[in-house]
Amino acid sequence: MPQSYPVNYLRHMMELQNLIGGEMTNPKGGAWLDNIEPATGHVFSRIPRSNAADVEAAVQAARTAFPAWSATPFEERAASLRRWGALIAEHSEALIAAESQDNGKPVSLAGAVDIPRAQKNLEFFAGAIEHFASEAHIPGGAEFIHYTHRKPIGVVGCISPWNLPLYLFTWKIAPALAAGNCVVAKPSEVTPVTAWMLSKWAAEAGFPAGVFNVVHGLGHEAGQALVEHPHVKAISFTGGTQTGAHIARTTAGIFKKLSLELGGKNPAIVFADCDVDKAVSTTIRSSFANQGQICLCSSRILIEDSLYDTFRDALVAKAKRIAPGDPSDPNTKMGALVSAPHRDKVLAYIESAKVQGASVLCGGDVASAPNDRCEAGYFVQPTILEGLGPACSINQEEIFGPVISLQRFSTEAEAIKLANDSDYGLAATIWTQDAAKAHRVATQVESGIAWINCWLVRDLRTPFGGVKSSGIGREGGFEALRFFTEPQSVCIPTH
Ligand code: TXE
Repeated sequence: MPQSYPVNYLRHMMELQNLIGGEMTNPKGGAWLDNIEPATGHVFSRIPRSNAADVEAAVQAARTAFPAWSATPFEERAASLRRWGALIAEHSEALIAAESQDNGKPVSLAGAVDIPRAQKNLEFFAGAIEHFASEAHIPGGAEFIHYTHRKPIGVVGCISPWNLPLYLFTWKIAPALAAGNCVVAKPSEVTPVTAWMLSKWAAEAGFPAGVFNVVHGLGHEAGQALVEHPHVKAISFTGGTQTGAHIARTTAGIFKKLSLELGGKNPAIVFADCDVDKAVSTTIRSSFANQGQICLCSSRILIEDSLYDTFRDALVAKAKRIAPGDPSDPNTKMGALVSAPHRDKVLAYIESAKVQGASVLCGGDVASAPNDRCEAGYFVQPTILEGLGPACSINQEEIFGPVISLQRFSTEAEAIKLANDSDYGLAATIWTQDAAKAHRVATQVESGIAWINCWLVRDLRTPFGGVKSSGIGREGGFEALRFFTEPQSVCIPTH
């Protein structure tokens, strides 16, 4: 371990624990996993390598807690979520540091986005459950009333990824708990620390024992046991498309409710009539924020012929000014990739691009360590490629790193065709000052989300998710509350 630590980073080797039935517990099998700080390559904590027995205990605790929790007035459930949100605010400095240390993201990003948004998720779903309503249908003559009774499902599993750890963890558990379910959550084994911190405050927030449980461990062990468990009635999953497909296959015969938020290969469509400065600076952000490790990041930049050279040169000039830095430094804008295997995967894509004939306009390699502390960290330069056709793997497969590929188009129809030439369909960005064209293109692009002249602007009430290989179902607002409830149609005569 390095001798000097950034302020607020964990200084002593921490041992994380599961939260099962209100108790912080060690893994039943006695096995642990090393947790590595991506900026240094050093092990800084250990997490439970939980197995099916831990999952079983968590599911049983959740089942026991369910009757009382589902009967708890929604105001009380909302109050617990709000208290939890307040605890996030109270501990925000520690959470920001932990998220940065665990994930490799800059403290500036964790402080501006991840941790405030985690707090917001809890508060938002506290409010959402207070406004959630179901339908009543009263046919002419009013002889019968049909109404929809939305009940909590029971025990639900929430499986979250490493790129926005606490942000996406709370995005799932908040609507599940608000709707009256009991949760068994499995955070990513790559970034478990902030979920563990939150789990320690569950009782203080007011959640009775067993309502909220966290089981740490590997996907194919703890995650698989959760997905397979017959008493887990729904799974909300965010992660890779292959894992999502595996979960869908595993649960197909047991008819579990599934929400799958998977990968993306998102196009940014840049028309010649756009506000170039704004399009360039936002595309830099949409390409390289969080080291390109956001499912919503742009990765295929489609540029109209007549603007191509100007836009490319401006983009490259800006990208060259981004130097990956120590994530703990408040001035750092780009940090480390999340793990050595992930860095190697991203580098392999860059090498393959070179073999396939790409011109590397900037980056294209590991980045030098910003300081001695980070000598063994997983840093990659922001990389811009051009010259690859739409069918090549770089333009088809999710790289999930700071790598983008530029392509040209000459007509609106060609832009739409290129944008849709993908198995994925999560988010598209469209740059034009022609409102009618923006609308035409947005509605023809096959994606769950279309941003016009902006990126990553979120209103938590809107549906969030993708089409094609980007997933099934929608999160956000009432969509999430609908997912986490079972609608029952009730019919009653009026006389
Ligand atoms: O994700 P995994 P990985 C993409 C990105 C990345 C690729 C693989 O392209 O390179 O996915 O990343 C749990 N049953 N995204 O391998 O494995 C796992 O423990 C149940 C996009 O890290 O899908 C973790 O908690 N759970 C993405 C979670 O699934 C299982 C964010 C996600 O991990 C499991 C992250 C199993 N059999 C990666 N196997 C996005 N959509 O934002 C794994 N898990």
